[in-house]
Amino acid sequence: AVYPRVSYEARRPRFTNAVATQLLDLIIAKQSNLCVSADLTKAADVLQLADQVGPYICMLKTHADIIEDFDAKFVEALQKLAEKHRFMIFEDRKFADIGNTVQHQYAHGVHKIADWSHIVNAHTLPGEGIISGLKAVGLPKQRALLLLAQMSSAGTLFTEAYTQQTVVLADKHPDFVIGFIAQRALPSPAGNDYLVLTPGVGLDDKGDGLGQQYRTPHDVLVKDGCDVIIVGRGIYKPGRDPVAEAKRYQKAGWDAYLASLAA
Ligand code: 5IU
Repeated sequence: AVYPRVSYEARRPRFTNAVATQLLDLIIAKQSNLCVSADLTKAADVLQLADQVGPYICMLKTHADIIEDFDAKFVEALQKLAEKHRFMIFEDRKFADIGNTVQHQYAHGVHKIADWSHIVNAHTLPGEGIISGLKAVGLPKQRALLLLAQMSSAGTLFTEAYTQQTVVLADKHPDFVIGFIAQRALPSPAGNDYLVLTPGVGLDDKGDGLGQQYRTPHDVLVKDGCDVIIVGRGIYKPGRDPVAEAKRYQKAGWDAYLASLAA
């Protein structure tokens, strides 16, 4: 294989961040590298989906700012479901401002993301200060960060140099940065290990008419060496049975992982 696969078990001791080791433990225990993306606008719908797919996922990805009735009760219920079904919470906030501002966006405001989301993500466009700012808030709360290194959408402005420089920035903070949102494995010049979470995964659709581009779990795990598949509408689009689809994507993701180990 182009990207030699090392098992989740063998990689676990390479991480110092507690969220990374917990996530790998969940992936191994549940045999699931599936993250469901719950892009729904009502709290009850997010909670219902989380309860339905919870047994089959390692992570639930949220967009708190699209939930019309977001409140503390929602957060409490989501945390209960995360404990009940054992999944991590990833608020897909995509921070993109200077360090001082993202600290406030992370800790304060309506959403108080740092209080409930195990994992958040950030663009590296502003430079290292965005990581330092988020880390000062998140690390004491045992949180973790993913950096956006690539996107799945058509015509993305991410360049290969930007992607590589993002890995170099991660290497300055391997205690807090546990991986990337990207479309392929990204080896670190410093020899750190990173998890690659990959959106734009679907078995039935090729795109959405707004630039999204879907590839299969086999494409991203076997061909491109990624670690976690992120699936949204493939699972909850109207007319689809979220439980059946979650089981199907869990199996597709795990089968692809096993195939990549053998490759
Ligand atoms: N997402 C992408 N592509 C990216 C990044 C994030 O699709 O490159 I960075 C988000 C957007 C949405 C989810 O929340 O992942 C994918 O949802 P669908 O599987 O419904 O397309």
